[in-house]
Amino acid sequence: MKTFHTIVMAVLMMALTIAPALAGHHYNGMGHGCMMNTWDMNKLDANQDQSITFDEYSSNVNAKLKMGFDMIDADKDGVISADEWNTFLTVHGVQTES
Ligand SMILES: [Ca+2]
Ligand SMILES: [Ca+2]
Repeated sequence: MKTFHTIVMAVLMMALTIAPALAGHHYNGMGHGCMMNTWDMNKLDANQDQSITFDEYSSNVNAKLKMGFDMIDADKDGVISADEWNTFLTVHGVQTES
């Protein structure tokens, strides 16, 4: 019975490890309630004091946002032009009201 429990735990751990990676395939997880770059506390906890401040938390989310921004900013001039934005919407099949 103990072996069964160990297997269940191993499968659960695998699922937890794989899930964020899968979420990353959906345009950085945007629209899926997943804005985090990582769920690894050691990576989130920048100063390694075993606690995550809002700055540490938000810098992780911002890194994710920046990745998304850089994907849309095709010519990497630091600004999303109307063309770049429309291309992004088209590529992702986003319908706007206008
Ligand atoms: Ca910390
Ligand atoms: Ca641009």
